[in-house]
Amino acid sequence: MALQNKPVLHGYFRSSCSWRVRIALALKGIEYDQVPVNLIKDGGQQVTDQYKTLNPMQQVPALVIDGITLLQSLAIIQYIEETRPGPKLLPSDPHARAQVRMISDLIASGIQPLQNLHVLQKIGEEKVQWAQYFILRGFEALEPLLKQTAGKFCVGDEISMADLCLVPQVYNAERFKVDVSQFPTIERLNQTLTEIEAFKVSHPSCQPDTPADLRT
Ligand SMILES: N[C@@H](CCC(=O)N[C@@H](CS)C(=O)NCC(=O)O)C(=O)O
Repeated sequence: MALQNKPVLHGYFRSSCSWRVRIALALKGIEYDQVPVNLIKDGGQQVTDQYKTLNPMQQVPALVIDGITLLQSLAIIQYIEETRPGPKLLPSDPHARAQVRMISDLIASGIQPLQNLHVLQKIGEEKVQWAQYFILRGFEALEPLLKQTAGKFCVGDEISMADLCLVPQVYNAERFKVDVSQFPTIERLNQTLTEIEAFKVSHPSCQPDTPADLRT
């Protein structure tokens, strides 16, 4: 049997969408290589012609796996789920599965895109207030939903794709100085999840491209 190449993740240490995928790979125990795409340096490597051929949206992550290039973190996570053994990232019960997708989409479509780098560059001076506003607005919706769905984790007592979205979004909230303690369920879930090895090894503070002054 031909040796399969390791998947290659094109990402950025501080990108929350890349972190979602790193957590999925870690939970499934998949070894992979990383190709850093510096989103800041020289106007951003994501806008180069070379990277645009990989991802025309000029965003990370992109995962090259099984001979194909996959874009969009939730599509990538679901491909990993559907093709790899290991802990399930989506529950089999349709009700719980819908809740996982609902929470994941709320974060991935309703919060993160509004505080994305490119959007903030367009906003200009007001960017911090803008990001805080949309993160707060999203968390105000997320908190009562999670109160209904959460057990130990976002949906019941099993880790799911929703948890992979939550932790990087809380990290972003903290970067933008949003007081997460006003959302006790979000805060509790984040504390529990950040103690888990797969979340720790994929943390922005310890990636190959993490600058020395941000390493812990
Ligand atoms: N929906 C996409 C969003 C990807 C995305 O927003 N990536 C950000 C980093 S988390 C990015 O590459 N931003 C570059 C830019 O805004 O120029 C996904 O889930 O993968």
